[in-house]
Amino acid sequence: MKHILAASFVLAAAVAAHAVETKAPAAAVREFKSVNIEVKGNKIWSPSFFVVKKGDKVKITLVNTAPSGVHAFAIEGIAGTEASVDNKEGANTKVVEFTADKAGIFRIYCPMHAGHVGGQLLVLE
Ligand SMILES: [Cu+2]
Repeated sequence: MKHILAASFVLAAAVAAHAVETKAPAAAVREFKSVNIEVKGNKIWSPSFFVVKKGDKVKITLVNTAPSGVHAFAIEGIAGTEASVDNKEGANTKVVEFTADKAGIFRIYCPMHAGHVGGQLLVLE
């Protein structure tokens, strides 16, 4: 009888654990770091291509090491993603956070310089 009770308890625990697993997963937090570098006059946020899933919370830490000065970052069509980042040591970091609430391909660019090499954010359905 003890064995049956123990087995029943284990089974109930397994069912309960399974019930927890089948709940909708909490939104993932995707964290990235992108550094602005300069190669022969080309300013580049590196990496400049990010892949997330719809519903994810996204956090991108931007560090500007380009000697040419302040550069900016923005993701077209997603509010709250624009930041200008100074290149002064100790003050050259900004964090952009947003929720990827729509799927698609979004252009990443520097709003200050049209020639700044751009990138893309891919939000999967
Ligand atoms: Cu720029």
